[in-house]
Amino acid sequence: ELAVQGSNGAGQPNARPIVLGFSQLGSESDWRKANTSSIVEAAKEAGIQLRLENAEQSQQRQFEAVRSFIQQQVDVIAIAPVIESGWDPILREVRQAGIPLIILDRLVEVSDPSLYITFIGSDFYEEGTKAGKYLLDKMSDAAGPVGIVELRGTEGSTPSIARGKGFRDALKERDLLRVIQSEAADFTYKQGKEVMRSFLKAKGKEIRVLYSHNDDMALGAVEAIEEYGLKPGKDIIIISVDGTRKAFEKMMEGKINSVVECNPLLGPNLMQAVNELMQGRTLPKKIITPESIFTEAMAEKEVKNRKY
Ligand code: GYE
Repeated sequence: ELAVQGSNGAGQPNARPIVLGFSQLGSESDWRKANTSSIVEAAKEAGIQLRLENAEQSQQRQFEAVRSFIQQQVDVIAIAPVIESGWDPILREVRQAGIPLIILDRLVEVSDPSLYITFIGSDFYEEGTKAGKYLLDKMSDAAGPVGIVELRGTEGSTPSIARGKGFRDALKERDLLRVIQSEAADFTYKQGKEVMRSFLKAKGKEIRVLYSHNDDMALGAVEAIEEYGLKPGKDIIIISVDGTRKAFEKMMEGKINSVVECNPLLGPNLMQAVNELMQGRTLPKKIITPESIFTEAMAEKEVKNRKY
């Protein structure tokens, strides 16, 4: 058997289990719920003791959770940060305490990247690019200008920033495709529906395409479009991100046209990283999840494979 060299004796045979403090940013979407479950299950499986705090979208509450993990002297801290900015001081507190830190899902923007050990998550810019390329292809025959509306996620969060940028960069090729309205709807069903309503009120039939930064907002928007009397997926082409089962079901009905995958099942990767850290191994700075894109044609075949 492999000899395990954990600090504090944690992780060694017959020693106390590794304690992981995880600050989850919230429970705003189906993606998030699947992410939390994946982490809870993977911790159990790995025999890692998990202390989980849900910040309900408040960065301040994330700071408090991290401080409590420091006080409890956990072995490793993991954070899924709600927004990118503002993390420098608290990350320095973690370093001061000598606790290794993993950033999960979204990124932090810090002056000193050595403040965290590794980032585990997706390439959101690539996701935006995939959405844009799908649209270029779908609209290759369009003659007149194509009005696009965009439902952005949480302001200042990595997935929202990068999905917006990747999408726009992909569309640069054709100036016929224009974003005519863009607003943050915080990744929630409720706000997605409300903001789509306001887009329709302002622009009506000018809207030919909806690009939504996640499925929950897209599902809310589908409702708003139907209430307005238009056909989602036909009158308005819909592209979304995540790939939840619910979005696949709408795609099977032809009400969503394409979904870019973003995998929330990061639990096993996180536990593996924690174990390796405790064994004194060096981790890569980024651990990126491979992902796909799905369209209506594949929805029926793929829906049964969805795990979230
Ligand atoms: O796409 C969205 C969730 O950070 C990648 O957050 C995650 C995003 C995900 O609310 O559904």
